[in-house]
Amino acid sequence: MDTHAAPVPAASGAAALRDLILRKLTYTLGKLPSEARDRDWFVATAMAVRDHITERFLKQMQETRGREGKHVYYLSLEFLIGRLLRENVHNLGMAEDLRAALADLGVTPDQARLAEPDAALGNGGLGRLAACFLESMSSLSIPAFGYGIRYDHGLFRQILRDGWQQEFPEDWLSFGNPWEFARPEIRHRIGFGGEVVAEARPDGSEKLTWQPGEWVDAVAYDTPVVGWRGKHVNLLRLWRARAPDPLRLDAFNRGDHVGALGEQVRAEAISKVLYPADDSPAGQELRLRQEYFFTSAALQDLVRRQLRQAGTVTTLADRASIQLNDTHPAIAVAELMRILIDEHDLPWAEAWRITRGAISYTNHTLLPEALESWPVPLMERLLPRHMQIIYAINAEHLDAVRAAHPGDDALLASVSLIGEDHGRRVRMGQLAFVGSHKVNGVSALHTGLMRETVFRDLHALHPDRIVNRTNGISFRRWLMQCNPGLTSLLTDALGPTVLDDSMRLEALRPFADDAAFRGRYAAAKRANKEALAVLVQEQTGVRIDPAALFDVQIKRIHEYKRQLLNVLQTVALYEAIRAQPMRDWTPVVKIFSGKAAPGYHRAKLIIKLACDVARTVNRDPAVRGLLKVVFLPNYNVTAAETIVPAADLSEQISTAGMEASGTGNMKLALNGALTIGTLDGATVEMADRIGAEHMFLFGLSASEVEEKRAAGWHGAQAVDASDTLAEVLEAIGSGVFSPDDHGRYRELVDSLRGNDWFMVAADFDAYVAAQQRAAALYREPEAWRRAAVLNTAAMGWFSADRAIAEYAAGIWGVPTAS
Ligand code: HBZ
Repeated sequence: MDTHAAPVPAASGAAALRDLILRKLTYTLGKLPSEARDRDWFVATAMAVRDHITERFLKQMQETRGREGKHVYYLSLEFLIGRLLRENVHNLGMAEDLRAALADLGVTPDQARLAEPDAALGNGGLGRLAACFLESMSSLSIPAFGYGIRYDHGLFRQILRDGWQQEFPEDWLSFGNPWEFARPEIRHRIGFGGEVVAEARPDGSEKLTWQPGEWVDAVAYDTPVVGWRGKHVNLLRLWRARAPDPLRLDAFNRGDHVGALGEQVRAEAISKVLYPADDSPAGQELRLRQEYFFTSAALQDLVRRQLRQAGTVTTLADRASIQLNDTHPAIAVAELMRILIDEHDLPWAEAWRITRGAISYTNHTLLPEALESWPVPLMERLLPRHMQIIYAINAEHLDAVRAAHPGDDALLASVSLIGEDHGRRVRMGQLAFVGSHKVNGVSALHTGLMRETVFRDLHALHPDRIVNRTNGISFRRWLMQCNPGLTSLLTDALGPTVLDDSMRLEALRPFADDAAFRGRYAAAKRANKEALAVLVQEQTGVRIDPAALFDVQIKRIHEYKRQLLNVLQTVALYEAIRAQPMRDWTPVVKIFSGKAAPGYHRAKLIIKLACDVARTVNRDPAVRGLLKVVFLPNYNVTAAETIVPAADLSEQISTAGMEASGTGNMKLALNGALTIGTLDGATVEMADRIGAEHMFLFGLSASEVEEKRAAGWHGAQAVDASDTLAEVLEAIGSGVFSPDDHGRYRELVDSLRGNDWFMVAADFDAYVAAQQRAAALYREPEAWRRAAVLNTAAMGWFSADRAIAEYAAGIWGVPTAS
């Protein structure tokens, strides 16, 4: 047999695709078309599409064998992927063929598409960014692997019972995953615990080796990621934890059936479930086991590839760029050192040169409570050899600091990898910083604050290390796939090249002054709003009018994101409408969606408040439908794909200085929502490009927030100065919206009169005024539409392709082919 033969092509064209889907249904699923359910059609279709991707992938492997260039390895504990059918079909250019093929089989594309589970292997922005970045790396033909964990259960399913969030396990794998290839032969052994032993080398020197007390296997599952126009395919390789010995047969034969499975249960717990906390530390031992598990598997995997391709580890930094998505994989610094020194006998200095040359780190948050650190005793127990290596890195690092700044003990304490504040802890941010050649923030403001706050002293020592890489989003998913109406308008106006080069959107600016174009733009928006109205009715039973202003806040529920500020303004508007029912109010629909971390009580209370306000407002006849409030349950990528194209107003109202970047802000503005927001995260750069006059910016700046906190701000000052705020707080605090429990929001309201850490009271009046500006502009449809078109036109720069090209050029040193 010719082992160099080309892969058997998956036949193309609608008829061939139909036959392929039918074969998958018949021979892989074992079903007759007459018995097939939507889910079966989805699986059969996905498998047929996967054949096409695989064909390209295998061809690409064959073409590049022996001349593989530098690879990027994107290590992330989270990949918030969502559904893949439409993305893959779209990127392969197969949408028309598939429509025809399915029609021949009596199936609509939506029947198959809607049956796909939403892969939620992430919490929020960080995980979704990883998914957008993978797609862009493929689109730019950058050879790359995403490495993460194949969780059995992704982010919990949110149910609102009487307005209270309840969490239920999510089950995305229950009917199998047609996109992935199980790779049982790709398996790495991951150690935990045990001890470090010293042996004498023949030359008399001491060699330290780790003898773990426990082993877990990491088994690879590969999902191909196809880039735009099917140019290039990369792999997302997710690791599943398995016990090396699935069963203790001796115990089983003794009759101890549960004990016989104990090791398996302990090992497999590692990839059982995604931690649901976002922007806060998990703190449990299992979390550290997850982090080390996937990091070690990734590094073993890439070192093995290096050896296969180059025959030596010494050139690793020339052939591999390892990007740490936040500090979750920061143990990579110590693990790579261990592999190079203990397993490949490299001297310390050379191992350190390679490690720092290969690794770089992205920071996604400055919130002090979200900065990871691990107790030294836990690290010594779980990863004793790594703890030694971290001490050695720290000793060298502190020696250099001492040499440059003799006698500055405060500086030493601040930059040390070991913190002494709450017991001795390893600071993962410091470890990642010291072990990286580049450290990046995710917006210009955030990067500046990194230099001034958490990494101030490290930045002074290494002034070239911190760089900015403002986030970006996949225009394929967040414009072309989720908003085909707007997309065809754009290609009509600008030509098809806008699909390949997002900066071509600039050419849309003159169309803002073209009344006929604005009319078509408004019609596309209207159709999207009608689709959302259907979803809202299905999910909540609330009828909303597509002509009203759709005011949308969709993101994780967090105090710093200030959903509470939005709810307070909603109550103010409600009271104003009741006081003057006959004024010419702009009809508004307030749409909230998002999940709270299960242990975050304040966030769950804010959801309950939004639901209490919704119930009261929606059933009050005095409001005459001028205001509706909805909380859409179970926010996920799929829900966002319906909400984003339908939004008029995008709420980006975090306390300035606290949102690292935001990416929802970009998705919404690209789809023509006007932003009501603070000067925070990437919204600042959006304002630079869109023009502040086409947004509703308000509130304290990051430095003003800082000053107010330093001066001992109390929210009572704002309440005393604002009758509206005082009335709103009085109504909420006295139980107007919670007649079943008058005291429910007492403490919440008190916190706003107290130190008002998130500046909700401080920014309230300015926010209400900005909302009034928005409502007024909405009453001038032509002016509103003009601003919306100018928003879309200015967003080209916020493509993930631009962001990835910047990482490629300045951090990874890899070429891009766009
Ligand atoms: O990362 C988010 C930032 O809040 C957001 O501003 C930014 O746009 C986005 C992408 O850069 N951060 C997160 O989403 N963080 C987490 O999800 C997270 C998850 C687990 C943790 C810590 C943070 O332990």
